[in-house]
Amino acid sequence: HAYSFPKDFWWGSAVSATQIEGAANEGGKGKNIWDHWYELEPNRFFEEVGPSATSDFYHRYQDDIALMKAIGHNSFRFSISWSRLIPGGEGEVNKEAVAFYNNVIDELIANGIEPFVNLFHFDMPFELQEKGGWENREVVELYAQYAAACYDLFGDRVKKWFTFNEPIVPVEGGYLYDFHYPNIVDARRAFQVAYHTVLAHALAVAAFRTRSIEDGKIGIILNLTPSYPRSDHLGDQKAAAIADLFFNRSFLDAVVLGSFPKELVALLDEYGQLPTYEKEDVALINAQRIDLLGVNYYQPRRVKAKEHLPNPASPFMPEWFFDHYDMPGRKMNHYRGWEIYEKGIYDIMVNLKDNYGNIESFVSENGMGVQNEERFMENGQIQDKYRIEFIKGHLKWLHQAIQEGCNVRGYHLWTFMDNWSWTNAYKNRYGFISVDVQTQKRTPKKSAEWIKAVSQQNGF
Ligand code: BGP
Repeated sequence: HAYSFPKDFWWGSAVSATQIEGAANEGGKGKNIWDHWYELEPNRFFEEVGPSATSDFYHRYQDDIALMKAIGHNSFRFSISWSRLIPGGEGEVNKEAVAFYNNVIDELIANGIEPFVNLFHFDMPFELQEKGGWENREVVELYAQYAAACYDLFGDRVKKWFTFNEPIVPVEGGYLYDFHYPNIVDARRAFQVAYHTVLAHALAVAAFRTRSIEDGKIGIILNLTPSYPRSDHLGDQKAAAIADLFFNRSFLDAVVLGSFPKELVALLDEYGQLPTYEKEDVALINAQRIDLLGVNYYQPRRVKAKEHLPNPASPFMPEWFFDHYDMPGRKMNHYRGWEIYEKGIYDIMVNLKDNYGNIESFVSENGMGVQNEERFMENGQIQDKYRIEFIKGHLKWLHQAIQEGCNVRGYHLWTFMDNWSWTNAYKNRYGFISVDVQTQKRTPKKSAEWIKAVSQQNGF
């Protein structure tokens, strides 16, 4: 093959609890912020489709796992719902939830699919959000207890653990740009949330290290958005470096290098935006480095120098330091409004090699959401050639990075089957498998057949 991947490369896909399980009011599950927000403001959600039904994985996991096997997966990432495992976020574990996650894990292993388990995918238990969510230090401790409970319950079989998926997204969505509950716009509080999330991560890594999980690895999943300046001019370069500090290095440096970038700390300090922190916590963050990094990559960030100085009386925002920039002629996924830039995945991996100790990594999400995919139906199957091209384009650059010595171990697509999106419900479909939301019927798309061949041949 023109593109062969290393031995034991991880081929698979990713999902999250809220987006696929459904059964939101079954099996003793407590409420999370998404259940609550939907009750409160259903018209915020695309076509008023909420998180209660989604793709019914709770009842159909056996058939779904059989399908994963049928399309060649050797690994699969899902998340545990905190509010299902520990309703209310603290106290006793829910036995029905333990049984459900045990069944999923056992079924995956029986089918030769390695479970990758993520502990938090945007789904704060509602009661804990009422206590302030990540702004509250007590919630940080409760999260560490929840993580420890998960290791003890499932660590005998699960070897790949992730503390968070895209921890910066609840910061952006919930506290800066108004697309997650509690939809507050307040940078100072946003930075407190970000800092406490890093701390929660470090405590969960520390709890992992005190257990001896044979061959176990602990990591985190970050959405890295490489920042490209409009030009070589110093102003544009500086703008890109600052965007990179806020949106990438904030979390990446903390979890891989053990400290926040000095330039970011100095900048927040200068503007009176530093979160409240304890010295011991900084030492803890420094001591707890990850083993494995999941990289979610969808789009780059293109920036240019500010055209107008920000009004100092306006609320502080990262955008005080850069303007967004649309590169002329860029390739777009117009459905989602995201630029498609395949080389970005290579740039990320080379950066990890050069500046982050070549940490073991994999692509934990990459994917293409498309509207009205039935248009591409032929003989009962969606012919999603655009998705195949999209994946190929990224895999070629990933292959190049591996050739150059980047420590990349796998590629997971977002997502296994069409599922519920936080922002657009079932409008943009991402899956290898299409789902009829009315009947819950699953049908593999063309890309499912293609990925099966790719995973079996370990290349294309
Ligand atoms: C990632 C999230 C996923 C998923 C995906 C697609 O950021 O980790 O949960 O939702 O994006 O994005 P969207 O659903 O917004 O189209």
